[in-house]
Amino acid sequence: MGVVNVTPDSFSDGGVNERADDAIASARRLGAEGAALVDVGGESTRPGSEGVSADEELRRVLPVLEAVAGELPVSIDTSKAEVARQALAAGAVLVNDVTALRADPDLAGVVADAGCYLCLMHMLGEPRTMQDDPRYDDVVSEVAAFLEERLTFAVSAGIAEENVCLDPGIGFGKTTEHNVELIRRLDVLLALGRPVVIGFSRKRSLGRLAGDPEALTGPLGASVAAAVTAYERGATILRVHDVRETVDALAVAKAVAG
Ligand code: HH2
Repeated sequence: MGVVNVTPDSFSDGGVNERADDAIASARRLGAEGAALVDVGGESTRPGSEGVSADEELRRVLPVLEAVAGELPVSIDTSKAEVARQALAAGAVLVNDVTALRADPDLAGVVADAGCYLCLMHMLGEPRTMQDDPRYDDVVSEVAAFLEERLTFAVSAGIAEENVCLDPGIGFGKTTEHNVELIRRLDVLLALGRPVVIGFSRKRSLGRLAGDPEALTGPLGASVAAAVTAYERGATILRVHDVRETVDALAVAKAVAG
């Protein structure tokens, strides 16, 4: 899953794809580099971020979806029912909701009616405050319990279970240690029986693991390593900014795995 943030303020590619033409070119490039899916978002959820209105989100993402959804599979990174509805009408095949259907009571119905794919992600708190001292007794079992509950909720709202994938939400209310432990014990999340999505690409924990305690993003080599280690532990969808390098690395990991 390649990332295209049509935003001025995303933590790693903010501003790069703010203009629709640039975002469209990026989406096409990521597809050509081997992304099976391109995730288009119009609202940053980086630590400390404030939300944007549905109108503004639509203004950002719709021209991009309209241009590329007929050429390659596209997902919409949104928590808003109206944005999802219009994105699906423009051809998006998956709704990627970082709030796991908790923010907008109408989103579950939109997904159920469309019969599209859905990604449910774990987040502790909200983007504005989520990195203020996040605590868990056992991060892996708490994230698993949350995702299981949200999956049950989605199915009760009429969403087909086989259309749902689950994401522990790397960096969303988690310390570096929490993020690493979620990858290390990915088997606990896989036991929920749904494909697991991991989005570790460029996140600040990777910069910290690579030796910079003040890092705000993670370097390319660390992002690729995170994708490979998640793949080796059973992750199915890797949400990344650097598609070509990740695809190359995964080809080697796949060959070794046999
Ligand atoms: N991470 C981000 C946004 N959406 N969706 C899923 N399913 N999993 C993730 O890990 C995830 C996500 C944050 O990264 P990015 O889109 O690059 O930045 P921003 O939120 O600042 O736009």
